[in-house]
Amino acid sequence: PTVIHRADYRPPQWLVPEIALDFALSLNATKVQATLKVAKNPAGTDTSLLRLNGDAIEPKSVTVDGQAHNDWHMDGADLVIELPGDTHDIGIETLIDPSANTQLSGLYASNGLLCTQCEAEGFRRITFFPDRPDVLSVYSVRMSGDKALFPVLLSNGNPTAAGDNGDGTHWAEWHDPWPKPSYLFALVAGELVANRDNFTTKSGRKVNLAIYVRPGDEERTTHAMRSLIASMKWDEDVYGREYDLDDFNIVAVSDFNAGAMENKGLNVFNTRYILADPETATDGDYDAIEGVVAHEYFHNWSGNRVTCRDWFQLSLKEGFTVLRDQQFSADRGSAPVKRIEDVRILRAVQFPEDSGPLAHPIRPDSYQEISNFYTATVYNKGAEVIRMMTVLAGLERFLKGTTLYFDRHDGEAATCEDFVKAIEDGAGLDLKQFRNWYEQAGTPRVSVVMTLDAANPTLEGEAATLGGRGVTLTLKQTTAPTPGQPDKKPFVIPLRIALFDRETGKHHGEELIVLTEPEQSFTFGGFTSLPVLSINRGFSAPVEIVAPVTTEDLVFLARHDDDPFARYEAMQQLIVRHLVGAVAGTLEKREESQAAIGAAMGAILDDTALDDLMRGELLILPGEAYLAEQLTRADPTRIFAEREGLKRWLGETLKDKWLALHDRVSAVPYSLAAEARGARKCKTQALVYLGAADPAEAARRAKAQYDAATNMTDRQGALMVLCSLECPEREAALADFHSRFAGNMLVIDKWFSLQAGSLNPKATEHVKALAEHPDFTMTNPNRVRALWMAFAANAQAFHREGGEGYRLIADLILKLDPINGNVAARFVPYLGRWKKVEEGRAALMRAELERIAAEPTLSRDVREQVSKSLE
Ligand code: BAL
Ligand code: ZN
Repeated sequence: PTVIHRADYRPPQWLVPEIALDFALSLNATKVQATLKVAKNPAGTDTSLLRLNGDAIEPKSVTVDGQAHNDWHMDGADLVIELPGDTHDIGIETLIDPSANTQLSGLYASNGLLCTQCEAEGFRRITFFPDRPDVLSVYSVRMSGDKALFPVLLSNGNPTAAGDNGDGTHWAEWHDPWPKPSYLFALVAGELVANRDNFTTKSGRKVNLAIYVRPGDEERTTHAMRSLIASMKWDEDVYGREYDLDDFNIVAVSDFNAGAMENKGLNVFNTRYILADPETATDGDYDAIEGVVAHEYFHNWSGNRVTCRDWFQLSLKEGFTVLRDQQFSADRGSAPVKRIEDVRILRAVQFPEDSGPLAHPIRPDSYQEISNFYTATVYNKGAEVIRMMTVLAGLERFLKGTTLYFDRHDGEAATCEDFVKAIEDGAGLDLKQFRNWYEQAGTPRVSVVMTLDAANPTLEGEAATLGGRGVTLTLKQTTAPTPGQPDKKPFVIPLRIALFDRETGKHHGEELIVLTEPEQSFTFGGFTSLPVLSINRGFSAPVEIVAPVTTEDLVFLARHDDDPFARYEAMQQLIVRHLVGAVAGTLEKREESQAAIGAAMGAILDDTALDDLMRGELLILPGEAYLAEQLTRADPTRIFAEREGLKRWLGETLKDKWLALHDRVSAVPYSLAAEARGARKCKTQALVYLGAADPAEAARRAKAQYDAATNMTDRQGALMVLCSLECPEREAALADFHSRFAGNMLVIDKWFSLQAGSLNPKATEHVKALAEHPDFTMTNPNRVRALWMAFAANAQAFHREGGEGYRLIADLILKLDPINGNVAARFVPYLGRWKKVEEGRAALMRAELERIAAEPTLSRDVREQVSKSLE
């Protein structure tokens, strides 16, 4: 395979300052006439050969400076043209069939709509071009097409002209004044209706806003529009970033590989992250819409105005933009709950990636297929790494750094190094050693020893003035080998800590300690007894902590810690220790340990000072993927069984409290206010525990909740619990749900994924039947994910004895790959985690990977993931 290395970066040989594109639109034969103004790059190597990337297209005609030109050849998929001078106008005609484009990359048809997806390398499926992010061009686009089929014609930038051809077709022209890389090009044509609003920027520019959807869906765009306006204001207020065009358009399409795309002035979204109303979208959906709308909008600066030099720098825009959307959502709602949710995702998805065969640094060193690097590592760990800069500098100084970054690199294709340097200069930080976070993969493990010094004659400074005895924390960091990186240099690890007095339940104030050595000690004064350690508060660093905290201490912190994240973490650790010990067979005092968890959870249920949104978080058991991470190798079905066993025990032991909670929160009327959302979160949590302990009572309550539901959060929560049970209410509710929401694709996706992700012992049988259901299709990525990703993530079903789950997913990958390699490759990591699974199952998982690898015609996407997973 061709491996592309970061170290091999060379500047482009030719630049394309301007491009004009003329589209004659048709669902199955769109003609594209491209005119490129090309100029030799003074910074490149001098060559008369202009190489233009292509993929699955051929040139119908080539002109140079307006004349037919024959001095060109194909080199693989690329078009290479021999040119006599330093600047030329190149004309190329291509013909594409959007309706046959099931890969959904380039120009494709979705439900009669034409739309594009060009990141990372889709533009080369439309026309020949130096398809790399450091070639920035000013785009002029003209398109014409059938008025009835394509009444709305959109592209990037500003609309400049439009007209009727008088023959049933019409045309429109768009011009984007901001030079951009080809991956940010977009075109949409079809029957769409818009929800319109406007926003006036701080310097007085009135921006027309429109969210385009299929007719009938416009009522469901209110929340997305509200989120967009809030994002525009927030980016001005916090980062000083103002919007730079007169129009900002969003289009929602139902066939989309990813979540959304930040094309300049014309964001294209998966409908899933736009459409919402209380009846069809859960509170989680509302949050996701707000976060993704903000994310794509924020890319206008972190991604578009300052873009990436090459795809190895992807985290430059993605890690930073994820951090920005996380900060925005934290400001809009409950900051502690947002932090907990973000860490839960990191642990569930990124930690396993970082300890598996596909581990890579946030700035990878090589790739075969760039689509495989749109990962939790580049995105979520990338955000954590930049978040650590905010911990080290404080937000105010960090923002001085980002302002400098935008000033310095506006209009450029920049690197992660440019970003780090700007933060160093602007925030006044020394990030020399910190750069190891960009170089090295793996989740560091920090082990802590705490001692109460007999006396502390060496104590100096502030610590000495406190008197008493010193407490010393000795921290050691280690990071396990990852592919290609056997030895790791030490990371810079900022840890927020507090030392609690056992008697008073108070601490002397939070401290920031920064671990930079493999082993390092920190001493604090003023103690008379050994305190309780609260460490990595707010999850200040993306690391695993092994701390000397007893079960008693964890119960104490779960009750008293004044940092909400640390309180959550204490609860999680209490349960993680118990479950990991139980699975590994090292749990000594099962009853005592269980009782401690019961007492801590009981206290959370009783705590009237807690808001329900936070209570709902504290009641969630640690996820199976995160538990598996704590074990060298494990039987995933044992993790599942222990986790369910604990849930059942908690359901039984605290039954009265669950019933009282369910009664109390069921009385709270629907609204989007935090109290009401918290109530809904707790409502389903209570049902989950009751479902494990008293299925008959849970079924009765869940059916009642389902029938009385005025909103999707309650309805979906109730249906999830019913799905896990074997009871007549299950079938009735599933049938009702399907007929009630027939035709609503996003809600029918929920119907598929609730059954596929269910704890029901017959989940595998249900999934096999659902794959044959008339509503199932392999060409809609949302539907494929709804069924098959929910199944692959369902440990008890996927890992069921005998390996049928592995076979089903391998079959899916093989069947999906020729249709959509990008989406197919996303399923490989589920099989790729075989080294973390007990030997018997591991062999079965490996065998399925080998079966896939034996297929000669795999996409580059799947080939790379499978071959790396077998190493
Ligand atoms: N740039 C790809 C979609 C996103 O991260 O916004
Ligand atoms: Zn992004």
